[in-house]
Amino acid sequence: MLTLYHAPTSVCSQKVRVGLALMELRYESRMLNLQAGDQFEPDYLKLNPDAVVPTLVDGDLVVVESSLILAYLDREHFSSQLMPADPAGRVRAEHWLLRCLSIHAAINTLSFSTAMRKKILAEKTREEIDALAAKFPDPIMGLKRKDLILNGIASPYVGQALVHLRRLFIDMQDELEEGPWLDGNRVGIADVALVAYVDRLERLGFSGFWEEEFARVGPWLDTWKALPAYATGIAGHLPPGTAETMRSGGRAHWPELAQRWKKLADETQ
Ligand SMILES: N[C@@H](CCC(=O)N[C@@H](CS)C(=O)NCC(=O)O)C(=O)O
Repeated sequence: MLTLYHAPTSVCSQKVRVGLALMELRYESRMLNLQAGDQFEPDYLKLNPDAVVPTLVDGDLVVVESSLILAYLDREHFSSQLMPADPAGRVRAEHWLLRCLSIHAAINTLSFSTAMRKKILAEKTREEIDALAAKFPDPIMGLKRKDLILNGIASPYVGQALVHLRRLFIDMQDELEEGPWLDGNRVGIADVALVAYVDRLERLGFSGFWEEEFARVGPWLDTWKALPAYATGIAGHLPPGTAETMRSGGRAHWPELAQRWKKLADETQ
């Protein structure tokens, strides 16, 4: 029996839920409330010492890291149907899975420096923010979270995020030349690994990152939205009001981000 520890709006949880839905795998759901600090409970830390979701348990086996969970599920429970069979396609797909670490960090940066920042500043005192940051097992992750909340898009992490996102869209645009999916005509593991990240940017009101310059990305996301796995993994789990909180919290920062995005594009021509 598969058990998934996850959270409703976490992007890495979304990507695993999309994968589970696409592979039609049943699982027992253990939903964590990240705002309440469930991820820091000692029993959960035994499964995931980084205090993050998702975590998959399959019998006696504990699998962490969302991209590795997807690869594990595909390999062990889906006859590797999502992994390209040819060596070049496989190398490309594995590289995307690895790159999800920096892409996730970029999405986390843009979420917490905009919409999440607004929510946290409205709900928590400075002491509570300090206490939250001190709970992270990885002290640098705690420092990052605090910096994003206190400094918003002035944080240096935002510049780093924009660089990684620009590379993401350059490469997506390139790979989508051959068909609607990254590996051509069939949905593959890289598509599953990336959908929640691009979806989050759209929900924050940042689709201007790709609309003009990387015109194949929007239709790729639309193709996803037509699949039941998208609704099951992402849209169907969003608590009421979340869509509006994300949109209004992100959108206010778009004019400045758009300027910085353009500057980055000019510098990297
Ligand atoms: N590289 C990890 C990142 C996991 C991660 O950072 N998860 C976030 C949610 S998307 C989390 O649990 N954050 C805990 C927190 O915000 O306290 C993965 O892909 O699984």
